[in-house]
Amino acid sequence: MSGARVREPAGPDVPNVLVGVERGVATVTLNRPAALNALTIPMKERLLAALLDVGRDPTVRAVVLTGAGRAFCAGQDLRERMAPDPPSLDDELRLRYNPIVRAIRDLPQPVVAAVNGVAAGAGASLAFACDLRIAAEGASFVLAFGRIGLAPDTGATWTLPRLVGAARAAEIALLGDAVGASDALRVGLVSRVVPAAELNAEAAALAGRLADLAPGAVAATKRLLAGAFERDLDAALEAEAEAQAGAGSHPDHAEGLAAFIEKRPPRFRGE
Ligand code: LHQ
Repeated sequence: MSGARVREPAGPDVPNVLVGVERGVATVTLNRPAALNALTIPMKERLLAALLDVGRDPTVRAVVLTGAGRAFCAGQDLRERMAPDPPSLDDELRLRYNPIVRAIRDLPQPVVAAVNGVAAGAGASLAFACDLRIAAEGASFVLAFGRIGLAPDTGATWTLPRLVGAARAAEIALLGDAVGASDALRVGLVSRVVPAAELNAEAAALAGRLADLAPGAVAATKRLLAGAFERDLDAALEAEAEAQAGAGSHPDHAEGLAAFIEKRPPRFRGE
């Protein structure tokens, strides 16, 4: 990434989450490829810190979440669970996983999951929490929880039915079979599938398009869509009216109108 600022959240151990910012797009990379980016406690802490950090950065207008190596993320590091006295599962969820899901959903910027390989367990859940998913041809999603005697977590029981509907969610969550990229595209779990060699460029291009939009309008769109299944029609109409009052009074709306009349691309400033 030439010209990219590369930042790593502070900490003494290996940089297992990398953050690079280039032209308004922050790329957050899970970087523990030898273990298929399985999530350890320090890694989860770094991931949360990285997400909160990019969320506060006004120069970041879109985020890409991806994995280093051949996997997106194999979920919880199972070796860590087998160490003496691991934290209880519910503590681990409340203290570490759930805040990551909350951060992804609450970021004002849209988050694109660039699913480069297998996304298993909580790794699949993280991809489901993102606003858009683009997958490499060899990628797959595995709700592997059942195989180790656990129920889905990290938001998957909330996100998956919203993404693919109740019937498909039941198949995927209960049976735990791998859903390959083409099936994921067919059922709407991802919106694009590209050859592996093109994934990074496609994800960057997609995020770049999002980064060129008016940030306030993008944030409002994300918020409105996030609340869509919780509101009745009247509440949705009112939420749209309120969001439009905010967007319409922002200089970026005037810029968009001027750009249309002058037949030029808009230059949205955000803030
Ligand atoms: C791993 C892992 C891994 C450690 C591959 N851990 N090393 C759980 C508990 C706590 C709180 C909250 O919620 C959760 C949620 C969860 O995430 S539960 C689900 C956890 N994930 C899984 O059960 C998936 C386990 N992994 C697999 O089933 C396979 O590795 C997949 C299907 C992902 C990939 O299979 P392969 O392509 O055949 O790769 P592999 O199995 O040979 O793995 C490569 C290496 O990565 C290997 O290490 P090694 O030293 O032998 O080369 C694996 O041990 C390691 N690895 N997943 N989750």
